[in-house]
Amino acid sequence: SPSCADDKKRRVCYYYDPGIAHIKFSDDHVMVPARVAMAHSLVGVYGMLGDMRRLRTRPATEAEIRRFHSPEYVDLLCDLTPESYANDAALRQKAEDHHGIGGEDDCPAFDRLWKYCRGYAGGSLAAARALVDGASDIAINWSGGMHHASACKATGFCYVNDIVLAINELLGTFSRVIYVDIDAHHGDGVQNAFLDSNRVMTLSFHRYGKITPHKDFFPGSGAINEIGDGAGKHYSVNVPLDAGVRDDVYHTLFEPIVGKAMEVFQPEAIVLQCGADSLSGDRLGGMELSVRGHAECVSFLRGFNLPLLLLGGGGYTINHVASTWCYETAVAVGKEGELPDDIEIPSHGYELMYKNQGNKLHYQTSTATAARKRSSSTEVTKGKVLEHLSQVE
Ligand code: TV1
Ligand code: CA
Ligand code: ZN
Repeated sequence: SPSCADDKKRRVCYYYDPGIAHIKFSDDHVMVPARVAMAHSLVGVYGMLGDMRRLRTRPATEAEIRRFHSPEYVDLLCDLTPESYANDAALRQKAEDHHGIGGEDDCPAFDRLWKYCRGYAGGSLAAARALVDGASDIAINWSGGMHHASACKATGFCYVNDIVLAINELLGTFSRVIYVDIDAHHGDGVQNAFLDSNRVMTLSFHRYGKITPHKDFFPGSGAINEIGDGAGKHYSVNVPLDAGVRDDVYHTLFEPIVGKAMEVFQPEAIVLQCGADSLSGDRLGGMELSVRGHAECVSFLRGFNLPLLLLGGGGYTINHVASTWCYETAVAVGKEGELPDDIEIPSHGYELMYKNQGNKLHYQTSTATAARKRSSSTEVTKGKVLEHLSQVE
């Protein structure tokens, strides 16, 4: 397996801000920032905080956020509070009609929204700088990974695109950056930001297709024939998947495709969006990866020995999310062997949250015992994507 025998230690830095982990989108919103606090607690109770340098950074500045986002959109984010949204009709109309905030439930105008955005974006920027400086080999920000946000619009729970900001920071030093996205949803915001660039290759694995006769799985983009534009032609790579994809099928695609992308593109740094909604039992994702199957993607990319930025993303069954990001932190520091299947999650304050998964980090996936189903479409997808990649010069 690609994760085997890589004992070399890495210098890892880690961002965690309790001030943004306890913010709420709304009382019943599926996006729960507290999952990052849960992951952090697990990282602590498994003794990994001593294995990483803690990034104590400032929030991103307005100027840093303006490097990608449009002037009117940043002005709005600065001004928006639940009160201004409720009381200022013109502001509310601008938010809803032009910038994707309010209106339907995905991106509400919640309390401390701007603080939240500056916090997670500041974490991703500091993480990127730690790689640029050469101070760290791997930098982690589980509160980042908000891959849908565009320059002027919030969408899919994402307001500020910290990934685009971080990649632009990396491009100041590294000539080519590869972006890999294992969230269940298509990484559209990052793909679009670099659609015509040959310095950033974006590669998203995601669920794709109809969920009802009239509705696509969100966001609806990420078809296999989206390959980039202009100078960026062949530098956008999409791997659409069916619901229910498990470890075996996922890794039939992941290693050959990412391996080929690394070979043809020769990047100098790697950004991995580790959205945890591709895990089995996720409230939204509909995919069937195990914790180990998800973390295998982290191990595989770590094995290339390039500066590696690990970001969070989606993940809606929050005990699964925290388990996975804790285990992936262990992969980063090279201690995953110390987190075996059989040990119970130690007492740490959130332990009751893990009852549904038998108090084990490695919970049983729903199809672990189901009959093995062969899919010929997997080979077709693999062949088409490898054919696209062979056209990169
Ligand atoms: C509030 C309360 C918001 C309950 C949103 C599921 C909710 C969803 C909620 C939800 C929900 C979506 C759409 C349709 C766009 C709409 C972080 C045209 C039970 C990276 C974003 C998915 C995924 C957005 C983000 C999607 C990420 N699904 N309950 N909303 N309209 N929105 O389909 O990639 O993981 O579902
Ligand atoms: Ca994805
Ligand atoms: Zn997602």
